[in-house]
Amino acid sequence: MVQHTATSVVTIERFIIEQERLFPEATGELSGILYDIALAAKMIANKVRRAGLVDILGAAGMENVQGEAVQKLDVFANETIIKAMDHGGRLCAMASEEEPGIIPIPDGFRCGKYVLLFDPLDGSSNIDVNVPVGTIFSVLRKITPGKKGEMEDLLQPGRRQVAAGYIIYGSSTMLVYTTGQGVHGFTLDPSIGEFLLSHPDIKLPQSSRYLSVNDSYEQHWDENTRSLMRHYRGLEGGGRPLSVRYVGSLVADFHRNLLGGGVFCYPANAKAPKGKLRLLYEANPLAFIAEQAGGAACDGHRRVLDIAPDELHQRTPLYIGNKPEVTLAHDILSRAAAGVGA
Ligand code: AFP
Repeated sequence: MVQHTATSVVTIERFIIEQERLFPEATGELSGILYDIALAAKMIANKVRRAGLVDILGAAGMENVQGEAVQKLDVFANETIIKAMDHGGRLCAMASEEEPGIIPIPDGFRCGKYVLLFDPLDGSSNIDVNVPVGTIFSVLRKITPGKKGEMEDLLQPGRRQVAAGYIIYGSSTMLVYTTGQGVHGFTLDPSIGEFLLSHPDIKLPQSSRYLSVNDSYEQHWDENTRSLMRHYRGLEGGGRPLSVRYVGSLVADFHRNLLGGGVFCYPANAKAPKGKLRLLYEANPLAFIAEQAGGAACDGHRRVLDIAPDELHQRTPLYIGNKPEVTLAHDILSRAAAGVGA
């Protein structure tokens, strides 16, 4: 990694260029994808900042004072990303949490060698109460022959990701990404409209502080999941209890735990046997980041990045964060699979 002094101001563009120079064989296409995502992120951040004014200026589905139709923010985020990414000649297909099927590159635009999967505005039910939301993205290399992207290109295990990241629209807007060379975080300086390197080479702290889980589902958990949560809380196993923090916005919960140390869990339960979170848009990109930051991610039995997806909107249980806590989840929950203690 290129070393920067404490006083050097490094824009995301400069950082990406410097990273790219470390790989003489790089064509710059992946860098182009990251720039375009950063641009879309700035446009979404701009809208999210004004979300609280919607009631004053016009609610979604109504017209604002200028007589323009006001879009729902998640619809805006989805369209902004598609429009920012479809014409650059770097992608051959996309998939979004907001769209039922493959998003083709429109006729007339060149097709590239990558596919993009994204969740345009995760946690969007939190917008009305001014709680952070986020965008999550994942980039994979095309594996099928031919120009156009196919379903097979999108349905690849997460270990094949070439880049992944998220944007958190919080007290400040941050973009965090990895291309497999560590995890780097950039904070948007709104006065100059640039993402500046603020968190180079992020590593999870040695020890965990936080447990993030929605335990209102406890009544629907199996006994092994309950036992795991008792371990995390220091009620079983003799470990130090973790502090519970749950925002209900995956990006916000993950980001806090990445910087502060901890584990985020969305277990399977009797009502949602595969949990709620999506493998391709949420679990895979964050698992890539967690591993690059020295952590881990599993579905209770398997490493998330090894799961071979069957469908675009596939759900998965998720345990992600510091390695010892994720390993504990694996060990306790795999007892269930083996029929022990279930
Ligand atoms: P929304 O986009 O519907 O707000 O869902 C957000 C989310 O997918 C993820 O960001 C949260 O971690 C998770 O759902 C929260 O789900 P619960 O409300 O079931 O805890």
